[in-house]
Amino acid sequence: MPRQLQAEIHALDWAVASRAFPGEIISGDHSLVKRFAKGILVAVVDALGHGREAAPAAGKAIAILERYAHEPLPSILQRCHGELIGTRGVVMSLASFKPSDRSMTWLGVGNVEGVLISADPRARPQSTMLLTLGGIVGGDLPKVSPWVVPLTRGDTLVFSTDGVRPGFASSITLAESPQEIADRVIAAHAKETDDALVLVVRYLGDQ
Ligand SMILES: [Mn+2]
Repeated sequence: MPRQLQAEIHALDWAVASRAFPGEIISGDHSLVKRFAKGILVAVVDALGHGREAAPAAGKAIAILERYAHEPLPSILQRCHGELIGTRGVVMSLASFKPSDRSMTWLGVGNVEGVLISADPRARPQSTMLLTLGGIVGGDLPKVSPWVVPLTRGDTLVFSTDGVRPGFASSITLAESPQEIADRVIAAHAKETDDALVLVVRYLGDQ
């Protein structure tokens, strides 16, 4: 395997935990981690409503994200918007990791929360929230700009849908693995009134 490709495959450690609306099997919260030639796209999508009725719009969004993962985020967002008009619509947060630049670009529409926890103990602030604008992909799409952030090895991104009660970020320690964080946040903070999903992505740097 070429060294560069290997480095990119090993650049992230990630995990997902989710729980459908109590009593339902199908969730309207979906996630994606998709590698492409120069990076990795990660995404969390929450279709309006929950469960079985919400799942098709979320699935459609994920298929578009997967197909166009290599494109700049604003362009991916526009494609999703165009394809989702006529559906119930979704909210989503996206992050595109570029290991060769040690950076991540992110943007969000609606209330999928994003927090980036710094592995550098001297970093102030220790965590950064993704600024998202209200709106609906496939409905009322706001004008959003992507935001580029430099990464340090160990930096950990957490995306969570609104089925997860906010305010858990301060409880996260980087001694936990992504899977431990995702499982614990769902167990302790999932609401009883919605689907819930947490995606945790740790940047491992180029090795
Ligand atoms: Mn929701």
